[in-house]
Amino acid sequence: MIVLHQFSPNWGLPNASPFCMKLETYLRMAEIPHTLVYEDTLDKAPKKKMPYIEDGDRKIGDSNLVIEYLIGKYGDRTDEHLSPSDRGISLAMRRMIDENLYWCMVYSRWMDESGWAITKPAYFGTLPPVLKQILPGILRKGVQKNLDAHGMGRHSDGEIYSIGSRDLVALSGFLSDKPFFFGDRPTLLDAAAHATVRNFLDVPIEGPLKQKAHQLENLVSFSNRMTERFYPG
Ligand SMILES: N[C@@H](CCC(=O)N[C@@H](CS)C(=O)NCC(=O)O)C(=O)O
Repeated sequence: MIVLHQFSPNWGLPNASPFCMKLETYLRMAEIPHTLVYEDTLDKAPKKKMPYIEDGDRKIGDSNLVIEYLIGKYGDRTDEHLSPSDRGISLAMRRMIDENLYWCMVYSRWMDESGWAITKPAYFGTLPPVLKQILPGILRKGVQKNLDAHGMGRHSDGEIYSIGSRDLVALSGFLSDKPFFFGDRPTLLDAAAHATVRNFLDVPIEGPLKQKAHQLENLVSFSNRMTERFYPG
């Protein structure tokens, strides 16, 4: 049985980490039996990032490498029918979500002062008093360093939100009026897009990216469709 390790849920979402939520959605979509373990430290994670899985005595980190491993073990249960051209589009869109739009989300939660006022108590509110005083500031500095190293952190507030908005518009444009990104059957891109879009729609940070996601009605309907199908009740 696959064991999925991820952060504890927050804000009523299956997971406030889009990578964790993508992997959980994929496991549900591919109907791979699994159990969930919630843990809020990274000590045991093989790449010191969440999520990771355990399969017997194997531990595998990184949502995309885990999915590749699962495809190797169980077969491609979601994307096998896609043409090479659609696979290319799927990968490019997933890279956009994971490697670009994600960092706009990180900025909105950790660096934007109005976002931080909501993120800090949500992520650290239950820590013991001394840790609660010290840890958030230390971690926030680390996130700033990561944002700068990526390059996103070098941009102004307005530039970051405009970059993220364009990614959301691109997703909405490609989805168009289809129920799922490649038609009637949900695929891995749907898992990735849903995890990120839901993480803008439902998080109580009233910033430009949440506003933009809510304006893109086809994305909202798509994400509601994904919730109904993969997280009923
Ligand atoms: N490429 C990785 C990214 C995972 C990732 O960045 N996870 C974040 C949570 S959303 C994390 O663990 N951050 C903790 C840290 O960087 O210290 C994946 O696809 O799993």
